[in-house]
Amino acid sequence: MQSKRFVVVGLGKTGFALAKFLYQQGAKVLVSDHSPLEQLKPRVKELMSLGIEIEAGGHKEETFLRADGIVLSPGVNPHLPVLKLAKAKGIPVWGELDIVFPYLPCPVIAITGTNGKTTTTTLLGKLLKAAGKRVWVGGNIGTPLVEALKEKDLDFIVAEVSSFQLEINTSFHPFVAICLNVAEDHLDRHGSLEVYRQCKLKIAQKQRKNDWFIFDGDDPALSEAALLLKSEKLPFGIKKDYVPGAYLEKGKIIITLKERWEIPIEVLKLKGTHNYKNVMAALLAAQITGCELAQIEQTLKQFPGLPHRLEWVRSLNGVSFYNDSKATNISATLAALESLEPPIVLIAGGLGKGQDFTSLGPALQQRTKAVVLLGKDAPKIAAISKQYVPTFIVSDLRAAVRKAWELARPKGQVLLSPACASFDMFKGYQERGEYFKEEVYAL
Ligand code: UMA
Repeated sequence: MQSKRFVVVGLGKTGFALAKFLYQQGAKVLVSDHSPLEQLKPRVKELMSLGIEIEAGGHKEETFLRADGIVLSPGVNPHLPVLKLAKAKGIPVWGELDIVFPYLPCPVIAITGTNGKTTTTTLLGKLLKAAGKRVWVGGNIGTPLVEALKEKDLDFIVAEVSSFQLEINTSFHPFVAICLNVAEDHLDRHGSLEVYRQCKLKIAQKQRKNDWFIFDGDDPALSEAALLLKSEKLPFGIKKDYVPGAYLEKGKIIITLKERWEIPIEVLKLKGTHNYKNVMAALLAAQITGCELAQIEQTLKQFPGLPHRLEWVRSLNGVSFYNDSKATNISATLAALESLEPPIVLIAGGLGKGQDFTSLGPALQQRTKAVVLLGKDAPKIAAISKQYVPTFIVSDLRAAVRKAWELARPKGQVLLSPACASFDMFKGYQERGEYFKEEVYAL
């Protein structure tokens, strides 16, 4: 990297951290961001003080064509015309994973999947710590992977990785790769489910013989893809007894690898089949890394899950309210509908990211008594939901909570599980979830 000219594209958390890292390696760094300078200000000052150049308000062709290498933030689409031009001229384009991987000081456990990534990453981090291991936990969960390089004396890195990061990966190969599931999401970026799945599978494609691939054995496409990998395969699921692997038997999670572990699901605070599968994946990884059940059992039992994921908010006169704002795709909403007792009044809607909502229909019919919709793609969801249950479109989340409360009485559950991203109305799913909780407490 010494004296090479690098263009970092995007000045979010990742671009900021990567620019500083590349600078420390002796590279000449320029950060290009399409947002106006005003929006980037807090980060610009620190970078400029180091001598890092900033290009704001657009990506200039000549900047990219002068570079020796281009590094993309996850949110930057690698198919931008300016990147195609650069590639055609032979200029390499990398993502964070390729840049950081050679420098990581210890084995990496990387976790991807459409849903459950953050829950599994957090749980696994806690389990490894409970077993006395020195662990760094981060990645797509919120702290860029490059930040792990600041840590010393680590035993393991537990990193959540997204399809956006994996899409342009060429060399990253974790010791343990976990693919929890693949369901329709991010189609606006990837174009089709098949392309999205291929991106997810890049988590394991460069793995070697002594690496491990943990995956949902109930998913035929993942099982088939696993056959082509060099790594050791460990399926988990509920449809078969996966040995070696993990499965559910008479109300117990069974892990079979070096040892047989049995965990009754009734002792877990995490509930729902989707969560049992997350636990299976985390426990398989824990066994690979040498944890003993006695060391991690208490932490596992006490893990309450994370905010905004099927989070119980309040019960009011026979109606319980759940915040599942993190459900930003159909598959996550289906999992939530399965996990709660009917009758459910569902609050959904937002940015649909190109999803086809047809598959929601049967679950709405079986589990809900009404649907309240808001946000940009509310009409698209309504076109499906009104064929099955009474459907109401409202203008904001306050109106949605009030309408759902009215519909749910005298007894039932109100579930915010939008099946959509939040950016049409909120800064993110966290803000949407917090606002929902405020409105529920205001009733
Ligand atoms: N930008 C450009 N040109 C473009 C697109 C964006 O200049 O063509 C600029 C924007 O103006 C902005 C910057 O890029 O200034 C944003 O970069 P980014 O979107 O990559 O955001 P970061 O702050 O670096 O956050 C990223 C992840 N964001 C995305 O993948 C969209 C964060 O995941 C992650 O926590 C963080 O790195 C640390 O690893 C968020 C996410 O939504 C939470 N992830 C998706 C998901 O979980 O479903 C994949």
